[in-house]
Amino acid sequence: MTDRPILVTLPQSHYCEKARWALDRAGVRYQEEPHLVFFHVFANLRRGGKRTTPVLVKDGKTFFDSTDILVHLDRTMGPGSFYPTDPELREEVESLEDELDERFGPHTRRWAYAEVLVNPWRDRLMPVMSRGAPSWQLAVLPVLKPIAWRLLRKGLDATPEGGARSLARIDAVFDQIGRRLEDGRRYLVGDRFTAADLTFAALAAPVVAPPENRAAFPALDELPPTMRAQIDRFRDTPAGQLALRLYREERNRSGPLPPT
Ligand SMILES: N[C@@H](CCC(=O)N[C@@H](CS)C(=O)NCC(=O)O)C(=O)O
Repeated sequence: MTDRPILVTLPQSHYCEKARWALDRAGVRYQEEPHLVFFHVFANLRRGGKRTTPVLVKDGKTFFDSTDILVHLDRTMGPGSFYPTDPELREEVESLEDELDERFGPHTRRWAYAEVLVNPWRDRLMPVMSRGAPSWQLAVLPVLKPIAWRLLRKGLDATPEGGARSLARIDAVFDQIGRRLEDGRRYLVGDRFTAADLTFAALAAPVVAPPENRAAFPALDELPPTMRAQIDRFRDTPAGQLALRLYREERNRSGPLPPT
């Protein structure tokens, strides 16, 4: 048993990476509890929560959404850490974070799954998706695999058509972010790193594959060539460059920042 906060994750999840990044940045010493997809449901239900990860158990409270985790950490680190204290800027950060959570993250995920959930690439996914999961979950992998592929594909609509629709959506969001950057700003809102930057970079990770990403992700040479070519194309855009720079400059920083 430990008194440390616990972060329940799916190792490959970019929403879990968003929470992990925030915890690392807040300097919180926590324990990650990774699960293989489907088993996470039982781990969540045990905590009285809904289906999705991340789930954070900290200071006697349980948080069931990545944004709630950031809001909580902002309060404990000192307001202004992830959300500006200026009300107008804060509103802008919050609305961008919500928009990215709802209309961008599901598409980067679906596009990536649609690319890799095909033979022979999908078989290379299991070691990635089971990183750090309990050994009893790994033991049932051989039985689970065919069902897992079918349910994931169906549940996320990770088909070639679904992937193509998501690709168009990612392009639109990248264009929108690119337009924001046209005035030469270094961060999405205001003049410093906020929850909006963290959310954009973490949710863009499946399409730009930053080397500093701590979500489980296959090595680039384990990905289908068509997917690698798309990743190169995304990396080459202003929005892609922003995500890569945010990872490079901000992912390994820890400790609270001075409040704005
Ligand atoms: N709005 C949620 C979204 C989280 C989410 O979609 N998590 C996915 C992993 S990327 C999940 O747990 N999916 C498993 C399921 O739906 O059972 C958040 O920000 O925490």
